[in-house]
Amino acid sequence: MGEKRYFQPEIECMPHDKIRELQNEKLLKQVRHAWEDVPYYRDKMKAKGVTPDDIKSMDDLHKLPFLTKDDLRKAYPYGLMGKPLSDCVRIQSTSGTTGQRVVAFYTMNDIHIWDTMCARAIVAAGGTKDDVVQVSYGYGLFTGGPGLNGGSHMLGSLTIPTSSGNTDRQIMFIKDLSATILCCTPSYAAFIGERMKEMGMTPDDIPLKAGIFGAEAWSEEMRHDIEKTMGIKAYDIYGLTELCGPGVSFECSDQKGMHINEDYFIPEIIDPKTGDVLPEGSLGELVFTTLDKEAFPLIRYRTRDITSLTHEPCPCGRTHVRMTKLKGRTDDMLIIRGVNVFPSQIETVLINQGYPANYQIIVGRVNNTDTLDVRVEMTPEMFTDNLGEVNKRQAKLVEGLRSMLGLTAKVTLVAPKTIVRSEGKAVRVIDNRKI
Ligand code: DLL
Repeated sequence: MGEKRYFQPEIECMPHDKIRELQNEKLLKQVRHAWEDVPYYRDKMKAKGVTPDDIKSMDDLHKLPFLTKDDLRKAYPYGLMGKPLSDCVRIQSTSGTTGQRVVAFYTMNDIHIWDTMCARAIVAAGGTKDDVVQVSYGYGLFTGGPGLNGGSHMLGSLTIPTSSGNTDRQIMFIKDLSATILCCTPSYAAFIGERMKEMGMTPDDIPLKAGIFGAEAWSEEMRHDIEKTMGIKAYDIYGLTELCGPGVSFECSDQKGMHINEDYFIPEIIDPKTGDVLPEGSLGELVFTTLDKEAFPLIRYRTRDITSLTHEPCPCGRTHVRMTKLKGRTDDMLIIRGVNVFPSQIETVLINQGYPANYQIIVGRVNNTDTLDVRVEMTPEMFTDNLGEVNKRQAKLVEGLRSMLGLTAKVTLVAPKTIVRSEGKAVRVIDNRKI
């Protein structure tokens, strides 16, 4: 492992009992802020028979009610604000792909904290002020671009705000402006890598050393593919608009989970069915309580993301708790003929058999039985019109999926470049049963 570097060592490597003290202290203030300044929270707490006086430390967290995406929808747009609009300096929003548009507000201090978290993430990926950071996440209402842009500025790195799209120009800038760190979604990184190959470029032709990829689930297999094509080390970064955006947690060089910025958030893992808090190490739904948010405090916010937490010491020296790579979301888990299926499991099978992460999962219902169709793109090297060969490949994928999922899927191999590429978050599942 290389030299250990941190953006704020005194906080990132703070002994854990000190982090706890800090969290306890901040929690009381944040709960009081929500109670006093956000009538929506006060009503929810009253309904559960709890007041800020009942919260003496984190041990009392479980007494507080959860906040759900449904609450966000009910309170849209201003109902959860903890500060007057005149104290706010920014609005960001989700794309609303799940039908629930979230609008989040930030004071100057909220932005400062968000930038700090993104700066920590860039340093954890090996970044310094001498790096050139190309931010190819979308800018605008989506938090990816503004978040990494802010972190890169705070670190003092030279920032190229390309935003997403115009892939040939992305590659030209990486090369001509000597970008050393690329920030975008993993699916866009794969697309940029694919285009580089088509242009006859190898990793030696570009100065990139690291990528900071997040905003969607991606498998270890996809990580290795991108790393090979671009000749970089690829780091995962997690976040959500409600909490700020990217940077809530990030990978260090050890890459065994993402460190959650515990000085700003308290994470919990709950059973998504019962709401019970689960012991450390259990897989369940991630819940966050913010500790410093002024404009948009969130108390026990249910993310619907599925992961587990560990406080095992990390060789990188950071003491903040780690969350494992996301397993999926409670709302992207498909139930097909009664079997729970995560798109990430399907991706693992495809990539293990040498296919690129260009695929579509189509779920339907025929005669009251669920159907699972997986369309997978062949690489140009695999592409053939020999039907026997194609059938053999399809059968092998069907078998792979059966042993991973315990389900029979229909697999169709399609020609290279027939599945639409994504410049942001990829949409891979089409569930026709919901329509
Ligand atoms: O995706 C923020 C972000 C931007 C994170 C850039 C990382 C990089 P939203 O659009 O609100 O915010 O979507 C949040 O995306 O609840 C997860 O389900 C998913 N997600 C985010 N990061 C990851 C990741 C941004 N690293 C939702 N792995 C979250 C898997 C992720 N899923």
